[in-house]
Amino acid sequence: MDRKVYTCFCTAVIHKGHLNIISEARKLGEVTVGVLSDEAMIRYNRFPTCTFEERVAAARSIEGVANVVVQKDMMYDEVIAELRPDYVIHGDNWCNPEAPEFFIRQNVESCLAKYGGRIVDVPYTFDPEVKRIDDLDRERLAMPEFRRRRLRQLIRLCPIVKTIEAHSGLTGLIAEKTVVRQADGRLDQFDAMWVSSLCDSTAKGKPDIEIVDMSSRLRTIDDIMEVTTKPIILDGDTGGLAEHFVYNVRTLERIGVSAVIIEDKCGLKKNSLFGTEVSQTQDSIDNFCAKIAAGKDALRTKEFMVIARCESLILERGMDDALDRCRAYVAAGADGIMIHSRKKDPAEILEFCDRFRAADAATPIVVVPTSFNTVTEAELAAHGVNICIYANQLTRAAFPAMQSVAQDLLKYHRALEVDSRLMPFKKIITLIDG
Ligand code: SPV
Ligand code: MG
Repeated sequence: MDRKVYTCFCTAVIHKGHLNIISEARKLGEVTVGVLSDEAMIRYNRFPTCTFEERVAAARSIEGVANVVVQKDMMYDEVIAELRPDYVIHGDNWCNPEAPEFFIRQNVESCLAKYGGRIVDVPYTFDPEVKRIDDLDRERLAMPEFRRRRLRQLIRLCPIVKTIEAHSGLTGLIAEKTVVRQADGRLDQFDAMWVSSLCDSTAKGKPDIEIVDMSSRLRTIDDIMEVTTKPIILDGDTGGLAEHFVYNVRTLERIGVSAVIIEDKCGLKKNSLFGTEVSQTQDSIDNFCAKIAAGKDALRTKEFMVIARCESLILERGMDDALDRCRAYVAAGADGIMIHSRKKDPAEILEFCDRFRAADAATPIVVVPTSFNTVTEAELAAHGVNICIYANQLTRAAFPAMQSVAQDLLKYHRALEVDSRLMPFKKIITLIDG
């Protein structure tokens, strides 16, 4: 009987490298190709540029492939237990201890060791054409049509969309490229970026009162877009006048932003973290609904999301007011709601989510756990939250670090004393492509 050979693919673009693996695999036995599911690809830091069905069709079309199966996890435990292949074959790029695939190889090795299966490492195909195909596939994700729809895809595919603040090309790169390996070897990364009004204003040395105008916010977004592929959620403050909002929504949709979140305040907007310590005016339900409806009406795709942010808990108007408003905003066409709180205890946010979800199972819920920071992503997801935004931690980390270095340069009149706190520029520029 033929021996069983297994390999896993995560692309619809079949190139020389894949064909080489298949031809080596055929020499060993009957070839089964696993196609990585969308969910697994996202965790693996490879957002799919085509559908799962297209990837399956591409694998099926390769001559010599006997079976195609779905691989639901980047780790091989399940698929190996099911198929018990004699060989798992892969490019030898996963032998490099620095490569993200290295831990996957270790996982495969231990799965195969249970019954005497073997790994076959095929020399990786270094070919300019293969590199070009891989680069093109990745770069497509930065195009507006791919980036814009990616947020809705993530909401569908992820237990919770992990979103981090970005206000520059550099913070965008941190959002794009930070990947950690968890204790079980799985990779984790952020899914999306939040262009915060607070951090965008702070980076420009301005207060968060809508003084940084849309042209300037667009400049920031463009800087981020130039060096990233992940989807962008814009903090749209109050959205301004409805007559202006419709123009802005069109621009954002056209350039590939995925969502704008506007808050139900009017007049001079102040940051929500001030709560009732400053005077802030909540808009009427009717006015705000009209603004949402106007924004939705201006859209040209079904991908862009207008998300309504409710400030009732921040302004201490009560849970019922928050629920009534959010339901009205959804009825007016909002594609999602954001509920905010400045309490340290997450109880009020979780109560809101439970009560909102009891009557509405579908509308995405967004939260910003800055004050209620003990809550975990898993707890939020269990209460029906779809998007968790880490709205300002990068700025708050960078500011004191820069301030203390500046103080010490003045204090010591030289740079030696601060050096141990600094990252060598050589390391910083590894973040930067090109
Ligand atoms: C922002 O990041 O600008 C926000 C969230 O609006 S918060 O600062 O918590 O109001
Ligand atoms: Mg804001």
